[in-house]
Amino acid sequence: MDPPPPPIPPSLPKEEKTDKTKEAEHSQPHSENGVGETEGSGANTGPVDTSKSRPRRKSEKDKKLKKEDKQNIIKYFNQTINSLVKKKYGKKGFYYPFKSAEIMITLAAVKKILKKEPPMIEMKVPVVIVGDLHGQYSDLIRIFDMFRDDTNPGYLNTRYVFLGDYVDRGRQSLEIIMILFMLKVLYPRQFALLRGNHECRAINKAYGFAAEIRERFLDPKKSLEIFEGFNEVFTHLPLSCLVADSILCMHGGISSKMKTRDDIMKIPKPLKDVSTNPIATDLLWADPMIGLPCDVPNKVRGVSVYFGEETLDNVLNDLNLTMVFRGHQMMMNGFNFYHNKLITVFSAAAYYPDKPNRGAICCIGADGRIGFKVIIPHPPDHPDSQLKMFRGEHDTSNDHDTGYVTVAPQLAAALAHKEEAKKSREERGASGQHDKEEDKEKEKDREKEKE
Ligand SMILES: [Mn+2]
Repeated sequence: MDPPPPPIPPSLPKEEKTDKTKEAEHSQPHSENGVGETEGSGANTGPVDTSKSRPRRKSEKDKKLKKEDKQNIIKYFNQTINSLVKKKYGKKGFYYPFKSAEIMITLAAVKKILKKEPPMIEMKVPVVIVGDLHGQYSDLIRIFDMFRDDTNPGYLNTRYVFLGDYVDRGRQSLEIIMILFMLKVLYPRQFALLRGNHECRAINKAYGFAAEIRERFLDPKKSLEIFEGFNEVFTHLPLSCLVADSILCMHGGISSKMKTRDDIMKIPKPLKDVSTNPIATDLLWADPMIGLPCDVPNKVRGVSVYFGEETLDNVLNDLNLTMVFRGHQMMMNGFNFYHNKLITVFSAAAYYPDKPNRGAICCIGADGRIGFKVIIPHPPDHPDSQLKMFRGEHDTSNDHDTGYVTVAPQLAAALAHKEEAKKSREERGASGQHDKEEDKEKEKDREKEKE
C-alpha cells in the first residue's frame, strides 16, 4: 500500500532515527544538490560529538537541526514523487493536493541548484530528449513508464533533457513542474530542465498557468505568492544543453547572432526579461522554415525569427556541432526533421483535441544512434482526455507542420533523380538491369579509349 499524502514540511516532522525507508535508497548520490548535502557524509549516524569546545556546541546543534530539515525535505520529495507517478491525487480529482508551504520549500530547494547552472549546461549520452509537455501530466507519466523496469521507476533509469514549455495550455501544469523540480533537486545531473518561452511571466500569466494556480489556491495572496515564486525560479532555468559535446538542445531555435559557444555562456542569468537578450530570445522563440536563404521576422509569433538552412549550417559549423534538437512546434507525429540536422520533438499528445497529434520523445544512445518513441493520443472517452484545457479556439495560425516527416532536401533530390532515370529507361523501353549493364560496358569502352 502507498503511504498517505505526506505531511507539510514547514512544521517538519521529526524523522525517526531508525527510519531507513525505501526512498532513502533513491536519494541523491550527488552531493551538490539543494538539500542533500548530508548524503554520504556519514555524520548522521551516532550521537552528537560532545567533545567539541563549548562555543561551537550551539552551531553543531543548529547544523543537526538543518540536517534533519534536509532529510525531511528529501523524505517529503520522495513520498510525493511516489504518489505522483502513480497518479494518486487524493480525493479531489486530478489535482494533487499540494500545500502552498510545500511549493515554496520546493522552489527554494530547486532555485539553489538552478542558480549554479550556466546558460548552457552539459549532458552525456545515453539521454532521452523530451519536448513540450504543456500541462499534460499524463503524457509525462507515460514517458517515465517507457523506461520502468522491475527494480526502478522510469525516472531513475535514464538521463533526461526537457526542452521546456512545462506549463500552460493543459490542465496539470503544477503536477508536471513540481515533480520535475523535485527530481531536479534529488538527481541534479540526471535531469536537464531547459527554459521554454512559456517559462516567462508574461506568457504563463496569459495561457493557463496563472489561472490554474488561482483555481487551486483560492486565497489570492497565496496564489500570487506561488505564481511569482515559480516565475522567479524560471528566470534561473538554463537556456540550452550541449549533449555529448556535439548536439545543441534548446526550446525554440538557433540564433544567427551566436558565433561561438561562448556567446551562449555569456547570456546573463537569472534572465528576468528574455526580450532584453537577442540570443536568448531566439533560443526560446525561433522556428525553422524550409527554403529560407536568410532569417526573416517571425510574424506568426510576433517575436524572434524564422531561420533557414544556411543559418543552421553556419551555426553548426561555427559552434562545432553536428545537430540541433528543439521543441516549440506541434508535430503531427511528435517529431520532425529539418535539413537532416535539426530535429523537432513535441511530447504533448492530442495537443489540439480536434486534431489529435502523436507525442514523441527521442532517445540518443551511447553510440550516438537516435531513435524515437511515440505517444499515442488517449481515446476521447479516456479520463485524461476529459481534462478541460485552458485553451480557447484551436489557433490554426500556430499549425506550421504538414503532418508528415519532412523529407530532407538531399533525399528529395536523390529520389527525384531516381524517378527521372526510371522514366527515361521506360521511355527507351529497356529493362533497368539491361540498361545498367549496357552503361557499364560503355564506361569500360570509354576508359579503354582514354588509355
Ligand atoms: Mn514554445
